[in-house]
Amino acid sequence: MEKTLVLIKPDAVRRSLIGQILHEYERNGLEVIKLNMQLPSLTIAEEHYAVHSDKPFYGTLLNYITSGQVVAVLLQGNDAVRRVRQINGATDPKQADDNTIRYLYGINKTENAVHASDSLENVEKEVAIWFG
Ligand code: FUP
Repeated sequence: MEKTLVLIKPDAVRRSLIGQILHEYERNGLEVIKLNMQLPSLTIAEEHYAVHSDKPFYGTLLNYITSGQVVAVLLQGNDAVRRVRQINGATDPKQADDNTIRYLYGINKTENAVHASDSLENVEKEVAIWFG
C-alpha cells in the first residue's frame, strides 16, 4: 500500500467538480484517507511550487493556485503514486489520454483541475505542506 497527495485545484472547485474527481479515484480502487479544503496562503503556494521558481510561468501559477479554495486529499492504494498520475493524465489537457481527469475536466496547462505528487519523497513534503 502506498499513499499519495492530490490537490483539486481552484478551477475544478469553482466548477463544482470535487465529487466527480473524487469518484474517479474511488472507482479506481483508491481510498480517501484524509481531506481538507483551504484557501492557500502565498507561503503554502511558494513551498508547493518551489521547484518551479525559475520558470517563466511561476508568477501565473502562484496567482492561480491562490485564487480560490483547494481540496487536499490523501489517497491510499497499491502503486498509488504512479496510478494517480496516470488517472490525472498529462499536464496539458490537450495532450492527456482519453478519460483521464485532465482530459475530462482540464482547461489549459495552468487550470488543469488536479495535482498529484510525483514521487514518494514529494508525497512526504507535500503532506507536510498541505496537512501541516
Ligand atoms: P504535473 O506534474 O503534471 O502537475 O506538471 P508539472 O510538474 O510539469 O507542472 C507543475 C505545474 O505547473 C502544473 F500544475 C501546471 C503548471 N504549468 C503551467 O502553468 N504552465 C506550463 O507551461 C507548464 C506547467
